[in-house]
Amino acid sequence: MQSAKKTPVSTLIPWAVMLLATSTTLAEIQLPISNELMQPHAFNQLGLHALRQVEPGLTGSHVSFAVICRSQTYVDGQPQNDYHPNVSHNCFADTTFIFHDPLSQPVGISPHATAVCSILFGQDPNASHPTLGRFRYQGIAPNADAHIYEFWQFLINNIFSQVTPNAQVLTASMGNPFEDWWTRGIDAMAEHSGLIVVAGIGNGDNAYDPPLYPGASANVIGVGVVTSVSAQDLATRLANFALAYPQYSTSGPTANKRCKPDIVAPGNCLAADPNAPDRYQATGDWSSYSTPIVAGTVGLLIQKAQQNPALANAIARTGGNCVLRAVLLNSATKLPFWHKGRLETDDDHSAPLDYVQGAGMLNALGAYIHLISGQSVPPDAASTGWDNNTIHKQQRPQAVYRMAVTEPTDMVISATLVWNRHFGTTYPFDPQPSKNTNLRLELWAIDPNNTQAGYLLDYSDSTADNVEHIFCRADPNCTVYELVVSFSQSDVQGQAGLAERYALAWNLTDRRDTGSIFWYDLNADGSVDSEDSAILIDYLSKSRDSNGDYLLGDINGDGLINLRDVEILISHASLRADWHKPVPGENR
Ligand SMILES: [Ca+2]
Ligand SMILES: [Ca+2]
Ligand SMILES: [Ca+2]
Repeated sequence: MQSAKKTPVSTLIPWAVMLLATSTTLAEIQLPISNELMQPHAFNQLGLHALRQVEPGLTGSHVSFAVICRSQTYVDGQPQNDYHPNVSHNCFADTTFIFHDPLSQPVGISPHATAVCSILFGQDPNASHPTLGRFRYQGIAPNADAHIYEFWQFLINNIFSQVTPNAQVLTASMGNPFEDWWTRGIDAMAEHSGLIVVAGIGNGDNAYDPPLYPGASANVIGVGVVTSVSAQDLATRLANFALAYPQYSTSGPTANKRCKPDIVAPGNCLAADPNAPDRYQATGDWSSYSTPIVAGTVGLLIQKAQQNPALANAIARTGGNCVLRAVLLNSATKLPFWHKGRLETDDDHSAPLDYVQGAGMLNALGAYIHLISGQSVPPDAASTGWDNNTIHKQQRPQAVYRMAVTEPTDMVISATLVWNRHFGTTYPFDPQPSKNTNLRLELWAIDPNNTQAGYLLDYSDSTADNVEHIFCRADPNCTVYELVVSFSQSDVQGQAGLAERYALAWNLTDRRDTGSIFWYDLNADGSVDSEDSAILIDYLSKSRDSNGDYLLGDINGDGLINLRDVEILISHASLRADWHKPVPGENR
């Protein structure tokens, strides 16, 4: 495993704002990677290299990012402006940086900002590393514009006064354990300006560390981290990733019971070394570095939508941020143990996402295919699509999307509904419960011979979340389905919001068992053996004597961690990952 997982939190840091850098399967299409060694290698597992092969021009052109960077040093609680990426690094030779610096302040270099910006914007065709050899370095959006803001200045100049940055995506690899005026100010900016905000949720070292705001905020895409496998060899760790684990990636729910994170991605990337223009170093498994990967992917989707007028509603000022969030979540890859809510106690219908991995792991190519499948409006919908629309309690109390499925056997229908929470536009940006709505998502199987007949296959209706998510096996005997967006029963007669803009994304995927070794290789060292059984027995006892807060270990998916799961694990004791190298003294 990587080094310690927790950033020491300086007592000088006001309001306990922390940097997050403290401590496979591609469900759809995985094209062969080019022979040329590319870094960051993590992009391969997320379908980003495959996406670039499908559309080489997707490099972030005409897309702007606002990157919020925190000063590394504080004196008497005052930030010392060492928040710049090191722009003299070779990988930034062609990057367009726009700095929004405080007036007449000298600035310094931040290793954290340097790494975040290299993952987003870096490009270096002739890079090398002492143990990895030569490689081609390419960040996610090397042709994008990079607007760099100092965190505290950004809060004062932009959040307090609600001046939206001149960018389409805001990314922040930092957070605060509690909601505050400025995290609500970010929620308000997302709601009122349509800005897409992506923020890390932190690297908790136990199940009780809360998800950090603004990643935990209602209108923000909160990102957790998928951990590298445990291997001696750096190249192996940079290329292979296991799961999101509660002890490394902060897990939900939030204090007010919302599901977070929204999505997870690997964080361990090769990134620019702030101290040498031609050097690169591994970042480690931090949500600080999975966050720019998700933000960068959002930027590529925006670039694509800008090029095609038929996709304009995916980036519309009203509802566009909900569409892209719905598409990202709906296309995410479910990793082993994905389960809505807590394993034992929660009703799947009221907890839309997994508390460790959210909707799953980012699938960039899947998100792209989902986006270009295009908008469908009721009543007739394609089998993959999205919509940006409104419902109204009196004029349009529900929206019905009917789709035909030619081969329902072994298919899964997934659907994601996203809307924004409402906040005031001035300090302290109080929530506006009188405008909020509680929406509900239903999936019906319909009799094609009698479209008035059918049965409710699944539904998602959380009272706390502004996301609803369905991931449901299709009925092999049914070829027609309806997705129904409506107001939750408890909200129909309520005094709350009369109308709501929402985004819906849906698709149909193969119900393939990915065969991942990480169902059994619980310590992710590439070998299923007695160490893994011991871990599972530990999980078993934790899940028995806690209030059901252990989230991994139910191998057969029956809602319990028990001896049957241990037996299944032991029956897989011969499994070895293809990257596994026996260590001296190990059997086989
Ligand atoms: Ca609901
Ligand atoms: Ca193992
Ligand atoms: Ca079980």
